[in-house]
Amino acid sequence: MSKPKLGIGMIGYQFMGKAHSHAFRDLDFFFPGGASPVLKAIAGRAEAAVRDAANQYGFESYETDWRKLLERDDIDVIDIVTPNYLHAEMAIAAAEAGKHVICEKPMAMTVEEAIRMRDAVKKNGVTGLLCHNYRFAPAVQYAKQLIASGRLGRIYHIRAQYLQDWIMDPNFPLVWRLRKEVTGSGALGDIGAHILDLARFLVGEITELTATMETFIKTRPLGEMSGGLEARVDGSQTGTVDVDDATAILAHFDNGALGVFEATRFAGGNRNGNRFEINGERGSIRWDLENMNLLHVYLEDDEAGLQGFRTINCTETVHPFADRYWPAGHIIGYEHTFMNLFASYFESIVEGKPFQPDFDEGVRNERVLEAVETSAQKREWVAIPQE
Ligand code: SOE
Repeated sequence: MSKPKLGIGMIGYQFMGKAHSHAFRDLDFFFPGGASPVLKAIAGRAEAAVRDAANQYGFESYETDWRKLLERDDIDVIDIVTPNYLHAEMAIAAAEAGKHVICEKPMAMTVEEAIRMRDAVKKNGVTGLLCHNYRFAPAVQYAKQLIASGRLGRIYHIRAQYLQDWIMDPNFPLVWRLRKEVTGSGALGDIGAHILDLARFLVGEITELTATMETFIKTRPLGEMSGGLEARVDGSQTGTVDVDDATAILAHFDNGALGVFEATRFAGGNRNGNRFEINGERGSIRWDLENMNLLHVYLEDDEAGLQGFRTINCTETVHPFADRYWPAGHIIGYEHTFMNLFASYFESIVEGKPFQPDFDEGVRNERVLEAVETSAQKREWVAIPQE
């Protein structure tokens, strides 16, 4: 029996557009169930660039006006991979046009925008997916199973870092990810959002936090992204950086656990160091995106001579998603986190089942992000309203 098809309309086409498009094109290879995404149209303002992206990614057509995608009956899902300031307008318009919505993180510029996005999908009977792909690394899914089963016991700590270094050069230009009116926040919303989401996914709700932020390089030449995390300088003018280069956070969780978080783009030598360690009364786990198949596990009840962290390669058939790909030991990569996420989401659409991270999760994440900025600004602890 052929799988139901879901027409995809994508708005944007740079780094995340490439990662999402690849995932859509490869899903049928590995996921016989669920739905089959069809790359119907991609939209972007620069016609030559979006035409090239349509050809490279395999979209049937392209548009320079994103609203044209909403009018198409052959498009079921709108995938928003644009800068953050556009998310709310596009997601609400897509929901009102009866389209399901995939939105890259961070969901919105403010909690208020996120609430309007969440309400729009509910009111129009469609779904919203917030693209926190790292939840869908098999090792992270297995970590979730270990914690949920009580194998680590009561959780005391999560310490999580997201360390990058791609803007340490003072001559790296003032790209959209460094301009508040386009991105909202800097390291916090771009990469801090990932580790805060993982903490909520794995440990529990954050009830109170205190944070501090720093901008190390305050003036940069003007310029724009040119693909991936590369950029080009445009002319000789400079501009002011008005977002954080680094953010540090202390947090309390609803189950009594403590959280320590760090997000920075100035950790030289760390290219994409998304890492956490969780300590419970019965054991600990460690994960590092740059070695994403491996989960390091310490169990208190190991016999005395065998105490210590063991390294699990989460590619055994018992591990989440492992049976979708290759035999044990044949590792998978960054792009597969998007495939696992989208395959699971599309299956939930076809089966009419709830799925997370949805836009409700997005609102909860935005409440944490907003609390971080408030705390850093006021230099005080901030409580987070629990819905
Ligand atoms: C840049 O920091 C970036 O592309 C983020 O925007 C992504 O969310 C992250 O997964 C990789 O780094």
